[in-house]
Amino acid sequence: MLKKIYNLAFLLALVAGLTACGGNKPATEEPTEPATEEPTTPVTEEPATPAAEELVAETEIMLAATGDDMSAISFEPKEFTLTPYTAVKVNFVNQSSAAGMNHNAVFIPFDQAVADEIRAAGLTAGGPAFSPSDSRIMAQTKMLNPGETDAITFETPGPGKYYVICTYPGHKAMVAVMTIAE
Ligand SMILES: [Cu+2]
Repeated sequence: MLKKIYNLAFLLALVAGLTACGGNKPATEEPTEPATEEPTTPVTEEPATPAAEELVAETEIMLAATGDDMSAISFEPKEFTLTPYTAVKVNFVNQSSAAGMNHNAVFIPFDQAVADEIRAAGLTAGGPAFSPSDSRIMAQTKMLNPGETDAITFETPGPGKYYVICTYPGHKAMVAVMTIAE
């Protein structure tokens, strides 16, 4: 009789242990599911925002830097006209071939004093890029070695005239005029 009670107690303990084990399994699975779902949602949303801000060119122009000595360097064309508030892609090419004839194209206000200040900012920035940092700059290409190309896309400003300059040291003769039509 006493042995039967021990057996029953053992059986009950076994059943209790099994249900406890069975009860643990779903408890460990449940928290993993929301944990893996939550981080994936913001990760996929984030890259969509900068992609939407990319400027799609509505028009394109070619702009070249030419000349193989300091007396010949210039932009081609020296004058061009665009429409206001339009995304323009500028395909810039350095057609010079002599070593050291490096050029960029920096779009700035139509003001000689401002042009001088931005050339000075290019010198301050230093080589080999001589890329000026100034809030009045609308857009600028990379500094190109002979034969290299660069393309930039930016929105044209309001109607008026603007300078395009090269900020490589000594290239003050390189000036083009961008006219934005009414
Ligand atoms: Cu130049």
